[in-house]
Amino acid sequence: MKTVAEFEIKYCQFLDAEGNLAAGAPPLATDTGELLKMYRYMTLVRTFDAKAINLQRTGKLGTYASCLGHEAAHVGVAAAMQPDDVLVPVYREFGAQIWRGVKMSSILLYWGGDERGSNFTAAREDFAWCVPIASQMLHGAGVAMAFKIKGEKRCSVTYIGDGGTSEGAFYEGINVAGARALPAVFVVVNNGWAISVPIENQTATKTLAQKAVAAGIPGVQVDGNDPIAVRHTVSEALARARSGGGPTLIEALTYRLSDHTTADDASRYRDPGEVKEAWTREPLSRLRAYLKKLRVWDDAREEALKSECAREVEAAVDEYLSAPKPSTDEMFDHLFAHPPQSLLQQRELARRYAGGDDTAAGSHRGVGSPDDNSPAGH
Ligand SMILES: Cc1ncc(C[n+]2csc(CCOP(=O)(O)OP(=O)(O)O)c2C)c(N)n1
Ligand SMILES: [Mg+2]
Repeated sequence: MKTVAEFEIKYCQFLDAEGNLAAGAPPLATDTGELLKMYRYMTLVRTFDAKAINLQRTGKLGTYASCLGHEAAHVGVAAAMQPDDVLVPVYREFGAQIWRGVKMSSILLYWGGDERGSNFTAAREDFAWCVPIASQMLHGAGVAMAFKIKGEKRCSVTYIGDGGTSEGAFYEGINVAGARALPAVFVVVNNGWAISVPIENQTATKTLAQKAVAAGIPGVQVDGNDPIAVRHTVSEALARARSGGGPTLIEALTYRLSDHTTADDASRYRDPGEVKEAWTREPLSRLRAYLKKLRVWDDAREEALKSECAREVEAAVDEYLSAPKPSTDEMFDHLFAHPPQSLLQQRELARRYAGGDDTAAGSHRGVGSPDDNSPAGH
């Protein structure tokens, strides 16, 4: 017997949990302007996230998938992208979307059950949320294939969860990307859980990054709570993809500090000690500690930033809550160039139930009950 293939998986971390910087860090580690911008967005998305949960709890938003703890894995990825790259998210990557210019009011609109929220005013070619697990992998590979065929120097960046890597579409996506050397980066956010299934039960593989080996593409693991390492790793993968070097699979190790969604109660299946331990590794405190060591951050600036973020989020909430309700016609429009008779009849019926008024009526101030499972069908 002889060995015909061997592989190793590298792990990248520059900032440890206490905010100490390792040797060999990239120039980003001393670029305080960029680091402060990243910290600002990470704080903004955490503020937004807490507010969205409160809105759902008070019946003003549908089911919402918190991104608490994922801020570095979101902002670090988006910060590495070019504006004309295309982001293909799952349902939780609000930090990446907000960095790319998606309005917080759009996010709220969508999760309030209003599809107009998917019509982004910025990042217009980015994809909207994808709830069927792993199907977005094929969208991401397809976008990259289009860029390659058109000879455009653009890349797709596709997110997927740890649970999603067990789906067939995950392998199909990385396989075609490898076979055609597509300009694609796939980021696995390994947050330890797929609803109530822990990673130990999800797979026997030691790392999710090594799943890349089956597709013949590079796979790397990164500390997903270290924004410097995430941005650096994604930047390298994007540079390779842009210069014709093909795709990369990046596993970002983080932790889902929240319930799966607002329709879930993780205390029923998760050891609170595990969550407590995970809080010691969370991304905001480590970047803050590092910024303080660099003497570009202090408690006064922290308080000012928190107030600024709260004001920005409140303005987005006001915009969301005062948005006129969509017409019932919206459910039927944009599906067919020539709608079939059955849909036209349903459209009429819906108009009648809407009280004959198919235009603006009411607002988003009551989106079902707090335990409402819509719109994502998780
Ligand atoms: C094809 C499909 N199967 C099942 C579900 C139900 N479902 C919603 S979220 C989820 C778990 C996903 O876990 P993971 O990929 O780790 O992402 P995370 O929620 O942790 O970000 C499942 C099974 C779904 N949405 N789509
Ligand atoms: Mg997960």
